[in-house]
Amino acid sequence: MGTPVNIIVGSHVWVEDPDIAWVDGEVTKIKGDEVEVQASNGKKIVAKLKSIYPKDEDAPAGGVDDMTKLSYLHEPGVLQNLATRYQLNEIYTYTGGILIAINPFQRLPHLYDTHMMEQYKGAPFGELSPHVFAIADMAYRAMINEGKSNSILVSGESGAGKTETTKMLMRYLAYLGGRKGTEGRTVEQQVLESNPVLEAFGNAKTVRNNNSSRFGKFVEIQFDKQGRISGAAIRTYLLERSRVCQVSDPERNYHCFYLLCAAPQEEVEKYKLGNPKTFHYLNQSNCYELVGVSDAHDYLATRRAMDIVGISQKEQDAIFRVVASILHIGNIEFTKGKEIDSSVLKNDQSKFHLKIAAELLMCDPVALEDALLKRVMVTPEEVIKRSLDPDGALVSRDGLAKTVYSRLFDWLVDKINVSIGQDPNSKCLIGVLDIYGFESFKSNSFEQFCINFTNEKLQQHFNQHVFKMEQEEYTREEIDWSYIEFVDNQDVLDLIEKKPGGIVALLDEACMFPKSTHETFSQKLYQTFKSHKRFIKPKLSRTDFTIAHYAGEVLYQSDQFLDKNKDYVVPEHQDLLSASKCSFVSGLFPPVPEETTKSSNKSSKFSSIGSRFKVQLQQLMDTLNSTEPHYIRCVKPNNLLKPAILRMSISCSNYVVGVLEAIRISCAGYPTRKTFYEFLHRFGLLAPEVLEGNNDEKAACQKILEKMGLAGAQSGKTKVFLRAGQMAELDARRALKLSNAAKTIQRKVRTHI
Ligand code: AD9
Ligand code: MG
Repeated sequence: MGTPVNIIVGSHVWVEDPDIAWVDGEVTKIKGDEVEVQASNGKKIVAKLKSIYPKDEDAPAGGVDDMTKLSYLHEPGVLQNLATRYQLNEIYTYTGGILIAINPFQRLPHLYDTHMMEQYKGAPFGELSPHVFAIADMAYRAMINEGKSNSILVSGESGAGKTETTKMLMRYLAYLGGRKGTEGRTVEQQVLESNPVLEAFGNAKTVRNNNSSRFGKFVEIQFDKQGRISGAAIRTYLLERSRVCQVSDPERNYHCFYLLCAAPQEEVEKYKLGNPKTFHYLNQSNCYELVGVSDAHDYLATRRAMDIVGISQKEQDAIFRVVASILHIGNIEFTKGKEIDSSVLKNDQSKFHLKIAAELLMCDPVALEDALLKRVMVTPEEVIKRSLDPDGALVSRDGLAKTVYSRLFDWLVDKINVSIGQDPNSKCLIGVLDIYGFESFKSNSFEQFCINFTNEKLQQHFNQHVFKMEQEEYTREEIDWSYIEFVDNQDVLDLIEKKPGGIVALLDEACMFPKSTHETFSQKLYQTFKSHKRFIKPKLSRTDFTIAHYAGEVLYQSDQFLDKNKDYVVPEHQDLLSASKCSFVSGLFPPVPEETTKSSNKSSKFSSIGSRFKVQLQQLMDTLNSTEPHYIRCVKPNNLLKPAILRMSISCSNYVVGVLEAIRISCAGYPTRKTFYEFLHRFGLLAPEVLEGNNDEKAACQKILEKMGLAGAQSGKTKVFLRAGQMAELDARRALKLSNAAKTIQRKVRTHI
């Protein structure tokens, strides 16, 4: 972004200090394409000319509230501006119409109180300091005035503050569209209380965030003709299922398990629970408690929120029975049986947990044992029961736990939707999207693949929107924009989702073919994408693969891709639970229609998580495309989860990527535009001669641009369009002229006296 212009000895610049971060300094020597910089931290740094950036000596001390006001738009300039503002607790900054939000990692209650909401209500955009409320207000006004649906897309890496931002947006929209003075369970209250319920079941502590959402969420808030909230629909995406039975230190399983273990004594006894340390699904990690969080308190809060969203006491009891049963299922262990390749329950402990799990799920304990240990084989001649070996039984057990949990989560979402209700007459809605950000860990599996796929989709949507907006403006103004490059990521998307032949399609094929393994799947990928520039086969691996995503390269381990892609409920598990005496449990497992069980056609029977996710994403994109979008980019200032430190390091470039990308696109052309009148009013004094006797504003503006020698600047039909930094240049000359003029006047005044 931006190439250094006019760097000479004595220039103030930003340079990369390999040890820490960007530092400022003064150029002391230039030799060929190398420069020597005396940095302000005392070091002498030698760097390539192309990797240093000019520093704006006149940047306002408190930073600027809109990045497009920066004289120099490059990484260190942007970071410096964010850092300056962050130190002053100014966590919000605009980039044109995009809001950048830096996680403050501390409560800033005054920033979100009722008084603040009142201030932003109806205030023209840009008049007050940047804020989430301003974005929500803009979306709401646009909806009311133009009768069109709007959406607000919140993105950013894990822990950047997406969910908190989304909650603020929803709270503000509920404030604007709420019914004043109404008591009891209002639609807007239900919408707000859906958050703690979904968080209890869909959030967990990860290394990056103590309250990390393990699912994506799109909340559609419907409004009536008067602009009041009349309904809502919540759509969720791909809950991380593996967490239910696999947790690595120092993470936690889903919050609800710990909440229930901390419930009042009589409930803990009812569900035969106790210390979370005694449950295998929880004790794989040593983390049980969260700093500043009381699970006991949150249990009661979740129950209250469930009341408000309309989940009955009876249903709540069933929900927590299912949660408890999963913990007991996780404690059932197996050992080798007498026959070859068979298994039995390991000990009395296992028998005890099996019995309790069966009681809680209200199903037959013998049937539960069979469903865990045996598989029914149907051959043309007979029906045989085959035993699983201990490893197979373990997979069966974990599969059961994951299936039950994900059905429970889906039930909650459906229930909330039914209970809040949809307004069929609503013509306008505001959608709020809180979806997982780009992920790249040491080890990346199918979940990261889906998450990063989502981000590619959203990035494309973002690029197209910003580009389209720019293009429309330039076309309207009839200026030349032919050189503005549209950065597209269609090639990555093709690699992933193209049908046939994309990775998702190849994975489905592999899952349908019984002999496939992750090795054969990987080989197929290597062959197919040998020369794809977004696909890389790592030299030292036979099964890993790398995708060059827009936000960086990610190395995926393919070993669990096939298993995780199979959307398959073991028929024995299905039969067991659909026969439960508890209508809630059997309701989670409605009978599978005959055709799908009997069908001999494999492909019609096969359903995959990847393909289903792809369809869901496409539907989301279609919805978004029918709305007017607004973007909020959340930024995580450091990896310490602490306030007041914005690391200006290069290594945190992953969070900068998104922000810079946004800025780069919106500034690809002309970040500054001024009407002819504004322009002349401000800069007319730079060439007073052009104004005399001239009524043609456009011609006058053009003459000023020519006189100032501003390459690339253009005048359109109503406005002057300036390239990045040109506004600053004009301002500087104006300041000089004004101070000279002031000196002349002073001199004149003095001689007069
Ligand atoms: V993840 O992709 O779901 O793992 P998010 O959603 O981006 O992530 P989240 O909103 O959960 O992050 O924010 C993480 C933590 O930062 C919160 O639990 C708060 O402690 C903190 N946070 C974020 N935004 C704010 C804020 N505006 N004010 C105060 C905040 N604290
Ligand atoms: Mg979140």
